[in-house]
Amino acid sequence: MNAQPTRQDPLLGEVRFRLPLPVILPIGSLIVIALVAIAFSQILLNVPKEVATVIALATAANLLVALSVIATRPQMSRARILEVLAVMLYPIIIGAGLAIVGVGEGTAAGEHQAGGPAAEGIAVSAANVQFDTDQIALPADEATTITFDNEDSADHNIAIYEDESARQDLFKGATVAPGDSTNYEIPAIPAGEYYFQCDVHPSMNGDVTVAAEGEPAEGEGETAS
Ligand SMILES: [Cu+2]
Repeated sequence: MNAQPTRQDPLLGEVRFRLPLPVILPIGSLIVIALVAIAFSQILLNVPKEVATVIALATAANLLVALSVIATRPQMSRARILEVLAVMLYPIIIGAGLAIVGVGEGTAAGEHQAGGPAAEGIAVSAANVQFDTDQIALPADEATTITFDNEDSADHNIAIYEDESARQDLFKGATVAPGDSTNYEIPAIPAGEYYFQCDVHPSMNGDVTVAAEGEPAEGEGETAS
């Protein structure tokens, strides 16, 4: 008394036959490509940069190998092709796993921060009686570090002043000898626009922007409890 399953949907079979392949194939593959692309970009955005690079490269290499295997064996069975496709998708699956588990979230957060005002310290260097920048961004109300690298043949320092008159200093860094570098411990400074210069060569100068940290960095940067 077992009804055969194939008998229950003769219509389905007919419909399948009537939709011409030239219509199904492009639409179907477009949908699949879109889904894979969206899923894949979600994965790559959720893992640290290095992991994302590895996953992308591994997937590309896998695709190449899998597709060439399929191409060189035209009479491969459908099951075999599916198997190869599954193998091809391993890196994506592993990547999804990593993204879900949240591997290396610390790294990703650190990279986020690099975009905004540097909370964990910034780097300035000097060469040819010039700083490599005329803009220094610091987080407001938070002690930070400026790593100063003197690549020049003259002594330099970094000092931060209220304004261009360079009378009222908020920080006065020790002079750094040629070829040396130092970590200046900058005290907490309230938000505002300031001025920095080399006291030995006041023509070496620029603006200091002290601003509250952007939203992405808030989670890690906040020390207040
Ligand atoms: Cu100088």
